[in-house]
Amino acid sequence: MASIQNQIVLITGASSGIGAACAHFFAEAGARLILVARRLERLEELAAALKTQFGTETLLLQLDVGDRPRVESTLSALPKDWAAVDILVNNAGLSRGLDKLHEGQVQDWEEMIDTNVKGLLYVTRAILPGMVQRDRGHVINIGSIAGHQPYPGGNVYCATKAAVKSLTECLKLDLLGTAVRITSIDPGMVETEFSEVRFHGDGDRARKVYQGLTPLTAEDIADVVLYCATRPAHVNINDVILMPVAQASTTMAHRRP
Ligand code: NDP
Ligand code: 8X3
Repeated sequence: MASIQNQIVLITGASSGIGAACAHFFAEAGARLILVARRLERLEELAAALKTQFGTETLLLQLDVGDRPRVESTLSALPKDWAAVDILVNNAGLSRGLDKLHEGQVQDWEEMIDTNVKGLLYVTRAILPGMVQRDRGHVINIGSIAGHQPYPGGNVYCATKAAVKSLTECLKLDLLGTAVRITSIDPGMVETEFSEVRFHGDGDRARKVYQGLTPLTAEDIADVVLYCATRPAHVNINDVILMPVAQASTTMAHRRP
């Protein structure tokens, strides 16, 4: 296992779920963390916990990844000792609604596209040139099985994750000849705030998504992210698809009665 002690890891969407779990795993492994999200208080709580538990150094950025001018101005002005990012975890993302496309809310579509696709692109465009210049680095995109298999009502969310899949594959081509690595991690059902956000805060509807089965946890995903990041420098894990044992596809899950 390659060490990531003192490496700089930038994680988007670190205020909750998979991003927050990645922050814990990388902190425990000795990394320095740049944590990005819109909810600064959440990041502050997380940073304080990581400082106490592991002595982790953090830089907190309150940022909407879909806000291109702010992403560009913030990430181009990182303090000197934080600028050489070693690992970028493009995790910020969300789903909104589960409506048929012809009944969907345009506002929901825009939020998903702005965050999951444009946000990922803006952050990558700001961070990746430094990696290429230094000839070291690793971009880890959090995709989804939704990018591999469409499901009813998934329409725009599935399309955004299919875009992430395609961007990861294209980046593998673009980065050929450099030492920079690119990975996509594509989970099935993970119990986080994801479904609450999808259903606009309807907790009962969100809980039903995970009823009668054991979903993946945010920690299960962070474990795989850290595994991919700590392979020897010549090893690139292109894509990892993982789902709960009780899930067979986006539309098939086995639920206890
Ligand atoms: P959560 O809702 O728990 O976390 C989402 C994170 O993304 C939050 O930290 C949120 O922070 C951040 N975020 C959302 N929009 C923005 C934005 N515009 N700018 C910056 N940060 C933003 O969900 P998950 O942890 O489950 O989701 C993480 C990723 O995993 C997403 O890309 C999701 O699509 C993907 N995924 C999730 C699966 C699941 O079943 N849960 C399965 C497969 C993939 P804040 O609101 O503070 O900005
Ligand atoms: C999240 C998994 O199947 O709800 O990306 O779209 S799914």
